[in-house]
Formats: sequence, C-alpha cells, structure tokens
Amino acid sequence: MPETIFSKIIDRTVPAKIVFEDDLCLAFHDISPQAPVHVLVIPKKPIESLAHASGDDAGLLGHLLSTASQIARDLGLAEGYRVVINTGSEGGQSVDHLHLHLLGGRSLSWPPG
Ligand code: DGP
Repeated sequence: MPETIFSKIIDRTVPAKIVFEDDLCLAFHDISPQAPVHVLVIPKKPIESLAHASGDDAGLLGHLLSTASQIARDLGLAEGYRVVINTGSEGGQSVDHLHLHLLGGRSLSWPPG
C-alpha cells in the first residue's frame, strides 16, 4: 500500500492532535472538523479501506469500534454521536488508509449527502 498522510501521522513525521494511542491504533482530531468533536480512529496496520479488510482483521475492526466508543465517553458525548467509515470513491473516501470518523457535539442530520 502506498504511503499516505496517515502513515506519516503514525510515524510522527506529520504532526496531529493525538487523543489516544495503543499498540493497534491511533486517534487524532480531524484537520477539517465537521462537528465540534471530529476524531479519526485509524489502525496502525496499513489497510487501504474497509473493503480491503479481511476476515483476519475482524478483531482489529472490533477494537477500532470499541476505541471510538471509549473516546466518545472520554470526550463527554453523552447525548450521542456518529461513527462513519467512508469507503471508496463513491463512499467519499479521500485518504487511502482505513479510518473511522467519530462525530459529535451537535445534532447530526440524516440521510448524509
Ligand atoms: P475521508 O474523506 O473519509 O477519507 O476522510 C479523510 C479525513 O482526513 C478528512 O476528514 C480530513 C482528514 N485529514 C486529511 N489530511 C489530514 C491531516 O494531515 N491531518 C489530520 N488531522 N486530518 C487530515
């Protein structure tokens, strides 16, 4: 997989406002926030998109979701939040490294655009 801006954030060659890190993942504030809280949760393993994840990644995917839930609690999103995984060009994915958007802090409309 080609290097992306997110792999540079993982190796600290590009700065980011990091809110959480463990052996498997990293979470940081989105550079272009779409809500008062907009955090990206990414695996350290370079997986291009959700469509590129395999059955072997099931545990990792669960870990990303539970990490997003824990960060939502830590950031006080008691009234709710949304977790989004844009996938592929029609899904609106612009960075080819799997990432979860955690959005909250305001009422979110549905359906998305
Ligand atoms: P997506 O469109 O789903 O691929 O989302 C990519 C997100 O990544 C987008 O909301 C903006 C964010 N982003 C892109 N470059 C950077 C960066 O250098 N730093 C941070 N913190 N976020 C970035």
